[in-house]
Amino acid sequence: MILHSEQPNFERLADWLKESRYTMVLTGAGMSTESGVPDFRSKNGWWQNIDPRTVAAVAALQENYPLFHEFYSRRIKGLEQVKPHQGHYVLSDWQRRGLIQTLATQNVDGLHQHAGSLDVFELHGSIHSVRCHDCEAPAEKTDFLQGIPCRYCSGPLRPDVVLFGEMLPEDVWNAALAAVSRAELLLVIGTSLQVYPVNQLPALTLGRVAILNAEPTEMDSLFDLAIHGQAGNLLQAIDQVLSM
Ligand code: BV8
Repeated sequence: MILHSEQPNFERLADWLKESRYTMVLTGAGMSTESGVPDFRSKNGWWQNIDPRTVAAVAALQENYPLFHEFYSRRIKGLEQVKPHQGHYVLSDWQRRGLIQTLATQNVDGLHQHAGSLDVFELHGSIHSVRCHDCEAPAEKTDFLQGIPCRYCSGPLRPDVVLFGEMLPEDVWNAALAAVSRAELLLVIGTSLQVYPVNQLPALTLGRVAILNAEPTEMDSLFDLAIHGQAGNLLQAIDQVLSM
């Protein structure tokens, strides 16, 4: 077995996972990059050439629908061939083994569900369903991709994601707050923790908080344990310790 320089930290986190009676996992775009989905704020992320507030926002939808439509159509098409990576499967296996109780994600790509995770809290919604922005009627993804307006009120179609300035889905947000208030361990994976209110969850955790991330975040000092590296590799290494 390859002894990784972080081995002592893997063993520490594996102990915490076994000791914790209620563990919550919170993931971000860094959980999907090893599946080929660009994240938002790394050097080759989505936002490098566009500011999120100019495109993932209600103002963009209302004032520059072609830009909004182009950005989300590109992302929907980009996801068609994308598959979960080993790290997604480790998390769904941990859920099955009772090592984690709640999985919340800021990702809208559905990869956790694709890898078998159940009851995933999609805090920022899902790109895989579409609705009318005006009358809220559900619509076909193909209508959105073809630029066809709402068949009921001719309003603009949009994916069921949470745009900047929009409230998070109340039931999902309240469930995430309830979960974090009882979590003995919150494991954060692949997020820069720059987006509110999701970035408040680590501070609201009464139990231990750990983060797996490619690079340090501004909130690293909040964590009891921070391990830097690729999520897929780290999760497999920790899973190896758990299986010993
Ligand atoms: C709200 C749409 C009220 C879906 C997204 C001024 C100051 C503070 C806050 C605000 C402000 N002005 C406005 C606000 C509020 C605003 C906000 O936070 N703005 C920030 C940017 C300043 N928030 C909102 O508007 C939210 N709504 O506040 O309503 C409210 C109040 C109370 C309760 C409820 C509601 C709505 C936020 C949702 C916005 N929608 N996207 C989509 O298109 O995807 S945000 C967008 O960023 C994505 O959803 C994404 O998930 C999210 C977070 O980004 P990350 O997931 O963290 O991704 P990022 O690239 O940043 O980081 C990836 C990390 O992974 C990096 O650190 C990288 O190093 C690492 N990594 C990369 N690869 C790997 C890896 N790590 C490990 N392994 C790897 N392989």
